[in-house]
Amino acid sequence: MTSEAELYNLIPQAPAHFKSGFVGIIGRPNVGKSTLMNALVGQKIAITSPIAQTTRNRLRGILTTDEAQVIFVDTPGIHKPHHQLGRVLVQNAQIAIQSVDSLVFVVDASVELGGGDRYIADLLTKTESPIILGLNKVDLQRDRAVEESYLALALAQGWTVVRFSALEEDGLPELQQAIYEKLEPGPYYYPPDLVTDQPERFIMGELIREQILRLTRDEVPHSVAVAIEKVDEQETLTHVMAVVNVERDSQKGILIGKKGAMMKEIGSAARLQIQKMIAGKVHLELFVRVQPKWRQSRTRLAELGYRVEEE
Ligand SMILES: Nc1nc2c(ncn2[C@@H]2O[C@H](COP(=O)(O)OP(=O)(O)OP(=O)(O)O)[C@@H](O)[C@H]2O)c(=O)[nH]1
Ligand SMILES: [Mg+2]
Repeated sequence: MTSEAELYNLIPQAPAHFKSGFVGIIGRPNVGKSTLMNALVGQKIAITSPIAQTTRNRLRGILTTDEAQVIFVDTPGIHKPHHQLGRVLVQNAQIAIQSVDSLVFVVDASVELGGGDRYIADLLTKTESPIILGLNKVDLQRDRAVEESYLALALAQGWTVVRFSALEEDGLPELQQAIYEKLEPGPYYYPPDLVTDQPERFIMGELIREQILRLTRDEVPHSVAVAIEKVDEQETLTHVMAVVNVERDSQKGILIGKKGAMMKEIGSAARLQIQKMIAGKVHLELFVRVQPKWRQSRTRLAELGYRVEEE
């Protein structure tokens, strides 16, 4: 573990021409914000899934080149919240809008502009920061005419527009160029080789949650919170103990599966992902615990790592 003081020593003096800044990635759930951040940074920092509301925390992904350091801030999708967890997520996304230097507003450009996008567009009128409208998922477009509604909005608001496919990593150099053009001269905020500000433990929990999103359906994915209880690094093996919190006994049953089959599948898939991240062998132990209504309780939310963030 690197302490904050040690981290500070790893931060070099920026040359005179150096540019840097915080770039928020915002948009409706499921438009591809996390996929985009991972592609831009070149490493998997945020988990992704076809299920809306995958991202629950503000996550930073750092891209450092000789000329610039960009800190991308991936945010939970902005939507109409139905419970306390949803409210916290949306509030954090809104805080992110106010606390960054510029924004990439990501939309799914394979479908028409909708009410959810307009709601976000309205929020954006309150910020002075430069905005790039990111037309994502262009690989899925059947008719380019769907873009017209977005182009009209961008024109009215004076936003720059870039089209790309985050999944196929197509059009991203153009987006990077547009982002660099909006950066101001600034220092290194993080050591040049750091790709995220998230501790390994947090990402381990997320990699487990990603497999649960992938393998279970219905209410289970939204009712799951993973807590890493112990990480014991030995010479040849890292022992990880995690607790998967759910809200109901029935969800616990689904997660465990017939004779523990589901838990086994989640565990071995997550173990492989964690091994990739830490580049070492992992022994993963998973437990399931029922925590009724954790998504509605402020205290439980905070215990599980979901709180309104300050900036
Ligand atoms: N075809 C296609 N699919 C994409 C593209 N970008 C993302 N996706 C898919 O869209 C789904 C959602 O992607 P995420 O990156 O998790 O979306 P998000 O905006 O971070 O979602 P939340 O965290 O829930 O707000 C995943 O299944 C991705 O693989 C793209 O450019 N093309
Ligand atoms: Mg996401």
